[in-house]
Amino acid sequence: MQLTTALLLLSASVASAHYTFPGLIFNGAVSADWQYVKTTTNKWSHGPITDVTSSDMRCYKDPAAPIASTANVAAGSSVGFRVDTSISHPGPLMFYLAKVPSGRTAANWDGDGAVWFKIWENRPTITASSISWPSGQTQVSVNIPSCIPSGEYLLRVEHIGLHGAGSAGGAQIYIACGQINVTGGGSKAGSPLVSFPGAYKASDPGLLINIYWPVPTSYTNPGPSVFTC
Ligand SMILES: *[C@@H]1O[C@H](CO)[C@@H](O)[C@H](O)[C@H]1NC(C)=O
Ligand SMILES: [Cu+2]
Repeated sequence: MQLTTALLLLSASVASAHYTFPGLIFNGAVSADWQYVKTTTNKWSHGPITDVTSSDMRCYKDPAAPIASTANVAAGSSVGFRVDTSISHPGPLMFYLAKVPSGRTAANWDGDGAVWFKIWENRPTITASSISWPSGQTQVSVNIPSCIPSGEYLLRVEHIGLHGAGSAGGAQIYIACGQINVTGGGSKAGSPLVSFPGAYKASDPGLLINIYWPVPTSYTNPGPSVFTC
């Protein structure tokens, strides 16, 4: 009975309900779609990345799309994304930052190299009968660390759909990168730094996992530990 319900939910969620993160939220307002977020290749399909070795793992950027603008945000302030239409698959939400190297801008840089540090991740609720994550969000946000140096960054939101993750390549990666210019920052550089692709393997325990049966007793988010000021 329990297994049947899980399978029905699985097939329903595969058939629909992919998502994108087109609108940056800062200073308490939701900006226009793709104004401050690099347009992603899945703008229309809303489909996920399933190959974690793809360079799409940086920002999923559509190279033919118009260049986005960069938003001025205060260190320590809340910055987020509007979700189109909502986070509808089970799995973790994470945020990463990458400081734009000198000579480049958030608008003309794609986040290559060992430059990304994780600033937030959520954790599942695990009971004897299920593992679950917050879902249904139409907006997601994070506080920009107050200690990082001022300057331009890419803010990468990532949600991983784990409903089909029981086989390798079944995890669905949904990402986007906002272009931000942090003001009033501090002097502690983000760490540890990882690259995309590179930070994840298809066999990572947080990406290759059957979340339905047997019910997992623990969960390890993929990627590095979370940076703290
Ligand atoms: C970033 O903020 C600094 C400090 O306010 C400013 O001088 C600079 O022009 C800003 N850069 C962009 C791309 O807006
Ligand atoms: Cu989907």
